[in-house]
Amino acid sequence: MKTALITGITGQDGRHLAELLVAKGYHVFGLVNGQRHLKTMEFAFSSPEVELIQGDLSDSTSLRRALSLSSPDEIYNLGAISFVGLSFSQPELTADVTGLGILRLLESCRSLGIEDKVKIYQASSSEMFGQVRETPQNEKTPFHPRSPYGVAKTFAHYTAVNYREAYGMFITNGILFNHEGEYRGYEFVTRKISQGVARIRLGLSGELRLGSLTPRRDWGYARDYVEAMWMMLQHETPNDFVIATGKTHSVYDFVTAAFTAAGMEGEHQKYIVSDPNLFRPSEVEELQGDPSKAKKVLGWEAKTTFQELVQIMVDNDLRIEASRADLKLP
Ligand code: GDR
Repeated sequence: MKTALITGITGQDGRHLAELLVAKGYHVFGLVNGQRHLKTMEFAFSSPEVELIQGDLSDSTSLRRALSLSSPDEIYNLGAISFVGLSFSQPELTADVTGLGILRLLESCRSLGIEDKVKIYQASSSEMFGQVRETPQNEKTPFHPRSPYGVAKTFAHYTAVNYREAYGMFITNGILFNHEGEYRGYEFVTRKISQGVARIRLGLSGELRLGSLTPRRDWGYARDYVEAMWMMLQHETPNDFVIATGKTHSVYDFVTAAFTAAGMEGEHQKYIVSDPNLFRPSEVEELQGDPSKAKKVLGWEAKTTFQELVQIMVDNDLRIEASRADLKLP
């Protein structure tokens, strides 16, 4: 039986990946910080087969302890301050966890002498492309991050490349474009929209207040993307891979599709408010990935279309919001 250690296990990707690895017969360990944290308690309740270990990416001692306790064959470093908006108000925390976290993890592997036996996945991000130099973006496109988050992810990405080259470690960077789904946090725009539209459909809300409606993203389904993470670590050599759908849509497109998915086609104009207070100090206007290397080398491609993703998210939020308010589904 293979053993995996996942940092950030209570986040969206951690939850999907833990489900995938448990289904594949892995013994899964997850790093969590704070026993009484609501997300940790929910996770422990819903995934009793996963072993949780106390620790934090900002605390090397706890990382060494987690590695000793789990003896992993595979490590998936998904832990991060992952909300780009927050990174502008907490840039040092973001640099510490999102940037330095992987450095601490890699040094912990080296100090325990397990660097030759473990395979490591680093969650890199399309936010590293920021002010894009070319479209679509591939593994060779230069980076130009536009947020403290993007800068921290770029540091982490090159740290992973450096340790691969300097010490011959098996470390693969998955440069994932935006990926969404039922477990997405409510602070991210797609979930804010799917929940907001569901509440409007149920008569629980009268407006959908967002920031800029023009940014375009390459949105895929998180469940498809964790499959790619696993496939990357099964490949014989470590590498860097862009994981994306290859298609791009605006925030406005997501809103209109969500109203359609809720059975309110064309009604979005009545409810949508673009609030300048929610604009970011520096914005990433358009991202579009080129996933052809992942398809060629790993045989991976996105299965879920944009419309299917929006429908999954809106249906999920209609169910959740209806049950919270004790209403019947429309
Ligand atoms: P992003 O995701 O920054 O791309 O990073 P997010 O969903 O937060 O923003 C997408 C775009 O929507 C615009 N936007 C709003 N965003 C939020 N959150 N709330 C709003 O009300 C709103 N209105 C407009 C944003 O300005 C932005 O342009 C995500 C995260 O998951 C990262 O961790 C990950 O690395 C990248 O995707 C790939």
